[in-house]
Amino acid sequence: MLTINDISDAVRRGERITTEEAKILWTEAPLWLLGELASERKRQASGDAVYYNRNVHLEPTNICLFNCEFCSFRRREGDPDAWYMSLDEIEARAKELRGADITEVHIVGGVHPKHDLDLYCAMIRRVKSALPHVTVKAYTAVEIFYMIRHAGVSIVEGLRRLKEAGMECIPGGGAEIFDATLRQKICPDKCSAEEWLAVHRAAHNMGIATNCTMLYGHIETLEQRIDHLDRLRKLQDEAPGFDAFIPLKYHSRNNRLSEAGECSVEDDLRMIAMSRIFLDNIPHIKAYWVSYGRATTEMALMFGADDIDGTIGDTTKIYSMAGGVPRPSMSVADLEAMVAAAGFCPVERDSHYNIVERDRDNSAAEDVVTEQEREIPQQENEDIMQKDTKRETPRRKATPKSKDGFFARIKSFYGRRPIISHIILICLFGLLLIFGLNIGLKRGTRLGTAIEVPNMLGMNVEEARRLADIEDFRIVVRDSIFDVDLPGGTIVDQLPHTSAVRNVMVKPGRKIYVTINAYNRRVVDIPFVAKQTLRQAINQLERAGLTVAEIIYEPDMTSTDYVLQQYVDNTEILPTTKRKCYVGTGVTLVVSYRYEEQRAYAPRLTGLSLQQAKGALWDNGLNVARVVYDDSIEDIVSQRKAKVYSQSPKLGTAMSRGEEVTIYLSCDERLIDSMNVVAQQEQKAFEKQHREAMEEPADSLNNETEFYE
Ligand code: V47
Repeated sequence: MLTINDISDAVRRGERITTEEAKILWTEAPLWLLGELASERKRQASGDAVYYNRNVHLEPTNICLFNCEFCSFRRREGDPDAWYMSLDEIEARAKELRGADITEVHIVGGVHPKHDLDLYCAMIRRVKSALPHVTVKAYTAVEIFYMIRHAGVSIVEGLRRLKEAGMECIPGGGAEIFDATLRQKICPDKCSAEEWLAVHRAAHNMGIATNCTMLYGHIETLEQRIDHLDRLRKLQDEAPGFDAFIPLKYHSRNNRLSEAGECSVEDDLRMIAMSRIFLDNIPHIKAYWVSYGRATTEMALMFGADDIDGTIGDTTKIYSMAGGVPRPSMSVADLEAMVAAAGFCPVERDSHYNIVERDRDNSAAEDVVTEQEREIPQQENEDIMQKDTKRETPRRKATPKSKDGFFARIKSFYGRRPIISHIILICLFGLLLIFGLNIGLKRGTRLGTAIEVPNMLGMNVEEARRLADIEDFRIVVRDSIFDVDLPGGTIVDQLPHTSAVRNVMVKPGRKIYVTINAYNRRVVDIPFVAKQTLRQAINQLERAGLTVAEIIYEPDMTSTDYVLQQYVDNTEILPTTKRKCYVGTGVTLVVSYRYEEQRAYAPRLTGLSLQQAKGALWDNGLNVARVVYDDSIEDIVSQRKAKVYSQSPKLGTAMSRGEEVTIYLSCDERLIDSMNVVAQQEQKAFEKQHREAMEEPADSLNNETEFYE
């Protein structure tokens, strides 16, 4: 018989739990334990980061052929509060959003009888024409299945057309609950679970990332919840492509399931935690703030969620019509404050979970969203955010009238009993003095204490956290990289920096920002980079998170440095190939050169990082032979900091295209500096000789002269 202890030990060891174990954990584990286990898994997946984005929803219509029991959004054609946006209106709406610094438009709406695949594609095209740089996340699998069946095409063909129109990813809606009997009860018109899963499977196989959801907290059983999660986990194993899971809490207002009521906050937290623990192959768990409100969202972050969705800008009605947050809108500052209040590090992401770097001072978006925020009266917005906690701020209770009464009563007491009043005043003064001295002393002694920041490079982040607890500072993970050779969680950078020769002292409680090696290796699409210049291809690969494994040079009649073919694991990538691979995977490029340009010269590599040195070799038609580290490099972390101090063959050596150069790296700054001086002289000599060679008569150029032996 399995116990909670056995199961939680397995979770801690990073093992997968079964559906039976999930049921035991869900029902029997104390809430704190679920929080602890889910938080551990969350930290392994995304450290301290909690993601948000700048997004809007576009709901083109609420007229829907389907009539789900839980839906408060749906209207029939002709209903007074039904809406329908024409293509021109959609485009005009998208144009209005040009000034708003959003990165994503999420399109989802009712299944309108007039909508067909062409119209759905046209909607995306109109949005993209107005907002070309914004990602369109469009249509639930339910809408997609409907439009595809209606058009009489295959799922793959339908998705291909949507993708061609500009759809980049698919939201997770429409999953509701997969159990056939319950699905038949609450949303009988919608596509079946198998059909929903088939749409997502096909999308994943085509390299289209999607999200997944589950509508919970109505009349479903725990077994039905677990069965739903299990089907998602199996699909992700079979065809990875889910970016995030979003448990959607059922809201009961204005729909036919109202009698079911709404589940408790404890149920929400258990749901979030179990999603994180059970769905061990889905990288992100989203606590959708529009559904949960501020307080529950903050708590959800302590139960394994690492995403809260985005700014929204009051653009979705699905939740407000069902009794969720009315007019949902949050500024970036609000979202970040919410994440920080829960003790995490807010990180802006794009639709593919790439980190969005912004120049904070020049960020127009902050202003734009605040502009939208201003439309909501402050009081109303506060009420919305407090909704699920029923907290009342003391400020609201203390009216000016009651303040006047209080002072008047003190005045009259002082008039009537002056001696007692004086004694009370002296006592109060004494207490204040003791209190002040106490705080002052504590501050004073703390001021004197300073902590030496340890060098944590190479340390595991959990180990660093334990050290931080003892030494009284805080670790904040501000970024992550992925290096296949490093264990997950290894600290690869820290701020403030410290080293054997540079001690840094900080006050107790101070935050130390670290960059860690991610636990999960991200999967990315392999872009087609052939038929362009080598530099363009390398840039495109780097943007996708990939690297060059090798460059094979092939003589060509017409061009030099033009990519002819690309291979991953000996398989050629064609324009039609839809393949994913891990971040950091090397791509082999076949590159052209004209016979006259067979000659290449070893470029100067001294002082460059390994990555920069590789780039310089590729730009000069050469490859990397070996990478040799000297004794100053103790571990993989210092390898990342190392610079080239020598190379073989030397700078300026005449070589043939595709030949290889060995790179020598060190962390010894004095060595690198002195070798840089040597390299500078070599460079000058090379340039001089090269100039002279160019000035010599043509026949002497044909000699196989080497500038350096
Ligand atoms: O599929 C409808 C749900 C979904 C109610 O992918 C309700 O990033 C609660 O899927 N109470 C649409 N939920 C929204 C959705 C979504 C939202 C945010 C982010 C993402 C994403 C996806 O809303 C529907 C349905 O499951 N829903 N009515 C209701 N009364």
